[in-house]
Amino acid sequence: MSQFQNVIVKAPATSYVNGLTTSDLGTPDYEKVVAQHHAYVEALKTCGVEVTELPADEQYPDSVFVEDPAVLTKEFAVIANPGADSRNGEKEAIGEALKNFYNKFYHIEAPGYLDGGDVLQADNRFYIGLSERTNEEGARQLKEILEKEGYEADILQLKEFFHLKTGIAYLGNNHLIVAGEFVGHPAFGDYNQIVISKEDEYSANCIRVNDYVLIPAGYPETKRKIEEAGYQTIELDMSEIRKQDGGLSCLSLRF
Ligand code: CIR
Repeated sequence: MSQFQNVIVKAPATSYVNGLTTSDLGTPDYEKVVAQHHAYVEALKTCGVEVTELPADEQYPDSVFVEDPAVLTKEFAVIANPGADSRNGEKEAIGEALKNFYNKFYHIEAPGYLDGGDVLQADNRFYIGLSERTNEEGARQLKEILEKEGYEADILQLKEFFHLKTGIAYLGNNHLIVAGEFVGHPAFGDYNQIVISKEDEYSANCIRVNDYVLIPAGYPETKRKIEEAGYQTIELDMSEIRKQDGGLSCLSLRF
């Protein structure tokens, strides 16, 4: 897996506590959100990346989840078309910020909708999940862009997960973390799989950043399995992020 040099994050707005969620874990504590986000940024710095932190945007409670409005490759950026109305406008600020890093852009256009959380890259191949946020037309547009640029892309229908990356992560070296509906899924049969149990499902959303895998705190079995596969881990408290349906991958764009 190639090295990441840059990461974009966005400071949590105080309106974060009013963002979208399907969880019944309660209202996030804003002070804790800020502390957890800060720890996340520090962990990324430990991984050796340059972190660009965009200012908070009160107008968009969910805008801390910067993974959703864009899909990045080494060569170009795709500005997504987020499928939730209250989040769609987040793509403007992300598009502006990415102009500092990219000069080749594509856009997912209506009636196509797509959230970056539904897109997983595994080396030269991308997986695109059809979800509540990503429709067939959005997935089709992204597949066409990726194939034109020399990547491979598979589209798959999600059954239960919120986003594709809610239940899957690629660590490099053919190692794939899978949970829930992705365990035994025919699309992923060729990978060395690290299978996450039902109780630990939340920890399937982790991220490999250079020499480390960032994982949510409180999942000793997941930590053990990832370390046995040969990776160093950094644990992060995600309690307040999880309350708004967020995971580790959602909080950054890595490239
Ligand atoms: C939302 O519903 O859009 C946010 N509360 C959570 C987004 C999480 N993003 C992700 O999984 N990529």
